[in-house]
Amino acid sequence: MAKLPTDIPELVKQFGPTLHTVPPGGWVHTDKDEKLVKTHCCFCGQQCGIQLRVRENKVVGFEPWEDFPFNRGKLCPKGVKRYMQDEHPDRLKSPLERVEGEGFKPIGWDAAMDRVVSEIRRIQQKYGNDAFALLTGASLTNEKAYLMGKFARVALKTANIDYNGRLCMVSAGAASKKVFGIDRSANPWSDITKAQVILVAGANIAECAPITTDYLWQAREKGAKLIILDPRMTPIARNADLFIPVRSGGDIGVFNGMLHIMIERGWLDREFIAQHTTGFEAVMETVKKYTPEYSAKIAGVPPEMIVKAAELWGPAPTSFLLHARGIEHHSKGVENCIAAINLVVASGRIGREGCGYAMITGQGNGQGAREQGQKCDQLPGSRDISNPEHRKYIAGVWGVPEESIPQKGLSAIPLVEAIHDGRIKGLISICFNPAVSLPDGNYVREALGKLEFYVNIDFFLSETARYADIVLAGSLMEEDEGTTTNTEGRVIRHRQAVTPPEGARQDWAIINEIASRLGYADKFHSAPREIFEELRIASKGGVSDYSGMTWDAIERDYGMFWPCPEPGHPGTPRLYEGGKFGHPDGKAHFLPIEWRPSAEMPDEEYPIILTTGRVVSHFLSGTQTRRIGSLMEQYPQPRCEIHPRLAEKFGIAEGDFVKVESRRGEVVVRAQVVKTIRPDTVFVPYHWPLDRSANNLTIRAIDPVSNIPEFKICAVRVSKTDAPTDAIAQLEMEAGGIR
Ligand SMILES: Nc1nc2c(c(=O)[nH]1)N[C@H]1C(S)=C(S)[C@@H](COP(=O)(O)OP(=O)(O)OC[C@H]3O[C@@H](n4cnc5c(=O)[nH]c(N)nc54)[C@H](O)[C@@H]3O)O[C@H]1N2
Ligand SMILES: Nc1nc2c(c(=O)[nH]1)N[C@H]1C(S)=C(S)[C@@H](COP(=O)(O)OP(=O)(O)OC[C@H]3O[C@@H](n4cnc5c(=O)[nH]c(N)nc54)[C@H](O)[C@@H]3O)O[C@H]1N2
Ligand code: SF4
Ligand SMILES: [Mo]
Repeated sequence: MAKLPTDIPELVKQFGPTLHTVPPGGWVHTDKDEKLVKTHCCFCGQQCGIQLRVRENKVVGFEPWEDFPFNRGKLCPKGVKRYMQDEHPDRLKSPLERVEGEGFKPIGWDAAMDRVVSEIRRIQQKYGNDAFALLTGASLTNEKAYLMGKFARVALKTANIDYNGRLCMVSAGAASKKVFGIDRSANPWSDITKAQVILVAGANIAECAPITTDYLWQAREKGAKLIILDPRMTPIARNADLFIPVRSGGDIGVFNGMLHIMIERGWLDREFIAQHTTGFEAVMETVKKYTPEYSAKIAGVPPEMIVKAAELWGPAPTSFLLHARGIEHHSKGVENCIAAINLVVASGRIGREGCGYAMITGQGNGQGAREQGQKCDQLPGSRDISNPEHRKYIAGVWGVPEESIPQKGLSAIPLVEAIHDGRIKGLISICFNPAVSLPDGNYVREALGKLEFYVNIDFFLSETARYADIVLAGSLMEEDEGTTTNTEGRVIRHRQAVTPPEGARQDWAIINEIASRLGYADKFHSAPREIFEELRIASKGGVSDYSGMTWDAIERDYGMFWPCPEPGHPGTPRLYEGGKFGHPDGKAHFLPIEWRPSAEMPDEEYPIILTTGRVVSHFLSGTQTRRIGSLMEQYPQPRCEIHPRLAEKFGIAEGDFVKVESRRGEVVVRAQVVKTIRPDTVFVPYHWPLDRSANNLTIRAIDPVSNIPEFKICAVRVSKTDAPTDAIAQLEMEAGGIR
């Protein structure tokens, strides 16, 4: 394998920002010697069923899997192209070692592991166990997520492990736990189709949860009304009965305003509130002042829209609330979600057919990977690391003294801050690309540069790997087996389609090997199926109880919903039936929510709101989808969505280059002048690195409860500028012009 540079412009030159290395039609193949493997998409939390076509240990294409009930064969543009990663020439096929002044060099596994283990020992002896940290991911299977949590506490004995779901769903999770006592979508998706009113807040369903679109359309076919809250008129909003173009950070205005009207007009389920909830009096008191006019000012929309929303939602016989990161990625993300959930509980429309609530999960295992103990405050089974009973139980499962399990560690952003100020010196990251996906990118990259030793485990060389001392070649989803838990709470089975290429290893085998060299071979020897067996026991009695599930039953039933507390139990597709909630008192707990400003509001210097998010053809930090030619064709570089009125003010026309600047950094991207965005707001998707990274602009403010970053609002200014001259631009010029 050739020597690789560590210098980014050099890397860009070698690999290119667009890599049209796979023929657009895939491979030519015959039926002979081919097999179909029923499994699931590796990308988002919808976890669509798909059949991979496998020939000679290569994934060569796909077929729809019509029987799988969630998506019935349907797939989005990413799902149909995912197979192109498998034989990608960029695939890492050997561990790499950084040699100062020379770049990355392939080294053998034995030498790589020696170095990793001796550096862990050195750093922990010199600075203490907690000076070595772990950052993990929610694209990992349940088995790998469980393994990472155990590895941190048992082998590294560090408190400092957290995961990229911290950037994703923690606000929704914390809110659900506070109100309902359980962190999971409350209903299977089949309930969406039976609801007569559907409220979607901060979710770009068509691009980010594409299969859910079909459930909304099924409901609409039966006459359901659709309400959408988003500063941008996303594709789904174009067909909504009511589109509320809320100002970023203003949703509490809409939610409290709706509740105010529901109380005034008597659209409450008083009996349900009395029997199954606590705390409604305080909420009533708080929303008193949220008149339509007051609420409208907060939300930045006309008061009539809030009244109309209440009129649709309030008296409906059945309803469903869905939300995603649009209301969660805020320094008041938990409060946003609670204010939304209050509308559901006040209507009493939950725990019944066609009545429910869901947070749309993000990453492939966005649900499951937050239950198995890889969060800084958590043990398996969604247990609490500070709870002595919980610690004792898990210590028993792991066969370690309870005192040896570290206490709560730092969550992702404080963890990176601890790297920046020198408290953390060593890091292993797996399934995480912080250099692109964390807010305030310049600060994050500075922090990564300060690590004394850093190991990155991935199947492609990510932008964060540039800071690594050792890169370990891990496995793609189709090269391993295990389970994930989809957006509904359905635990499903991923089957292995191929073996990893020679020189790469399955993620769990890498972790087991490190643990074993650290002296814990007896505790880390299992492969996914046995890890699942241990996970079942570890989850028993916890909130997310998988103990009654087996891989065979999961396969037979097209997935099982937790809690599933004993073998033979059918699982629990719908939570809270009969008004039984997850708190010890069995009730839902209303909490009063007041609107408060976001961490950085627009001002004279930076007068425009920036919000960030996604486009349909790219996934997260883009390391995977930026390598698939046809997805790059669809959306080659980030653009800045800007309203014609705002564009005109700055003399910006469609396709012009614009500089977007915040107090923390800047990007130069092309303008996309669209009427579908609020005139006080611009939007830049975040799937690109370096000079094109939206996170150069975003703010490092976090929610005090969930610690989620405020990706959805900061203040910027925008101006017309010349074409960029960065490394990516130079390469594009050579290839015929900047796109
Ligand atoms: N194509 C694609 N699909 C994906 C992903 C991907 O990267 N690409 N990632 C997956 C993951 S991990 C996640 S977390 C999900 C994310 O799924 P979504 O949350 O649906 O996607 P985002 O684009 O982050 O944000 C959703 C919407 O929030 C709006 N918004 C911004 N600020 C506010 C606000 O203050 N209030 C309201 N109401 N809306 C606001 C934005 O305009 C945007 O349309 O998608 C998953 N699916
Ligand atoms: N500005 C802005 N920033 C955001 C967001 C936003 O809306 N706006 N959204 C946030 C959200 S919701 C999320 S979820 C994060 C995601 O942010 P990240 O988690 O950093 O993004 P990924 O691209 O998933 O990075 C995962 C890396 O792991 C690798 N990988 C994937 N699967 C596996 C696996 O099974 N094994 C191994 N070894 N490696 C794997 C991929 O190749 C990739 O390099 O970004 C956040 N950042
Ligand atoms: S909707 Fe999500 S899981 Fe389904 S094919 Fe698309 S990316 Fe894959
Ligand atoms: Mo996410």
